[in-house]
Amino acid sequence: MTETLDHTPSTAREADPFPVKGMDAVVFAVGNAKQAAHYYSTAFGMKLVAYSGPENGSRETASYVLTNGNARFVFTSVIKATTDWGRFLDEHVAEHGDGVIDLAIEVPDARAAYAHAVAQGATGLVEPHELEDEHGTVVLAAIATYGKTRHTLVERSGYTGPYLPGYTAAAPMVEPPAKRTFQAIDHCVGNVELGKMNEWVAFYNDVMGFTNMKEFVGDDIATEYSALMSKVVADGTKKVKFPINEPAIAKKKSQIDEYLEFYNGPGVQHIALATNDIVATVRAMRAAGVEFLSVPDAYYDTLGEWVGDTRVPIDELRELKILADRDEDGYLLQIFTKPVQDRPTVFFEMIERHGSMGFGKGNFKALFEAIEREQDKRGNL
Ligand code: TYF
Ligand code: FE
Repeated sequence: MTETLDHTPSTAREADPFPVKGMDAVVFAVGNAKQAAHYYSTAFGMKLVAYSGPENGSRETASYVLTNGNARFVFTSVIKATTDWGRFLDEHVAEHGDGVIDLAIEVPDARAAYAHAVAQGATGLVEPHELEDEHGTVVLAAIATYGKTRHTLVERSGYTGPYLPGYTAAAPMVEPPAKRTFQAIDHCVGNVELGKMNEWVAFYNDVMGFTNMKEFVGDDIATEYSALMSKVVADGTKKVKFPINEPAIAKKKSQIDEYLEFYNGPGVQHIALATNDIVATVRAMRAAGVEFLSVPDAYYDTLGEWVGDTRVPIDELRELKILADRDEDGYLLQIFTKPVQDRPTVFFEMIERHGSMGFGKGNFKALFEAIEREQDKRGNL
C-alpha cells in the first residue's frame, strides 16, 4: 500500500466547504405583488429598487424588488401562467397563501456550492446557469429545503445591475423614510413537521456545513409552555442564521401546528430584521398600521431586575411592548408583528442586538403566551 501525503495547505484543508457571503434575498410568492410592494414600502419603510414584468419582457410574472440597507425582499405574482414556473407560483399561492418560496443565499461560487450541496444529499432544483446583461454576469443554482421552500445560490461576481438580469431599475413607490427602519436580515425561521427538526438540522450541517448555535428550546421548556422545539444552525461567520422549529405536544394546539395547518405544510415562519434603533422603528411601523404582539404590563415590572440596564429606558420598552433579554455576551431588544396576512402564518421580528447572539430565550414564556392569546382569539383551543 502506498502512502499518500496530503499536500493541501492547512488553510485550504480546513476551509469552509460551503462559504457564504450572506443572505441575498427573501423571495415571496403573493397574490398581488403590486400591493405587497406598497405595504412593504409604506409600512416597513423599504424602497422599491427594481422591477420585472410585462413592460420589460416578463409576460408571465411581475416581481418587485425592495431593499432596506442590506436586506432585500422580492415579491412575485403570476399575471398569466404559461410555463411550469407560473403554474408553480399559482399553485403555491392557492395552497399556502402569501409566503416565502426562496431564502436566496449569496455565495462566492454558485457552481461549487451547488456541486457540494448535491454531493451531500441536497435535492437540486435548478442546475447552475449564467444570466447576463449589460451590467455583468451572475450564476444561479437552486436546491430544495423544507416544504416547497428553496435556496437559490447566487454568485454575483461584480454584477452591477439593480438585482438580476431581467430586472430594470425602478423608482421608489413612496418617498422612503428619512430614518432607516432596519438594515439587514438577522435570521429566517422555518417550521417543519413533528419529529423532523433534527433531520433538517442535519441537512444544514451536512449540505452547507452550518453548525448548531448554542441556543435551543428543548423538551423540558417545550412541554412546559412553548409547545415547540427549536434549534438554530448558522454559517461559520454567523451571517446566515436559520432556526428550525417543530411542534411539541401540549395542552393547546401548538403555534407550529397552527402554522402547518394554515400554510398546508412546512415553510418559513418568521423573518427577523436587524435595526439599530428599535424604538424609532416600532414607532414608525405602529404609526403606519403594523400590528405587534403585546405582553402583559407585569413583564415590565420585573424586567429591570434580570435584564439590567439597556439603551432604552424600561418605561419606553413598556410603552412600545418591546421585549429585552440578556445573556453572557450582552443583551438584545426584540418585538414580533402579528401575522402579516389573513392566514396565521408568516410574521416578522424586529431585533436590536447589543452583544447577545441569542434569540431571546428569556422571553420565550412571555412571547409564547402572547402568541397563545392570539391563537385563542382565532378560536384555537
Ligand atoms: O427566532 C427565534 O428563535 C425567536 C423566538 O414561534 C421564537 O424569535 C421562536 C419560535 C417562535 C417565535 C419566536
Ligand atoms: Fe426570531
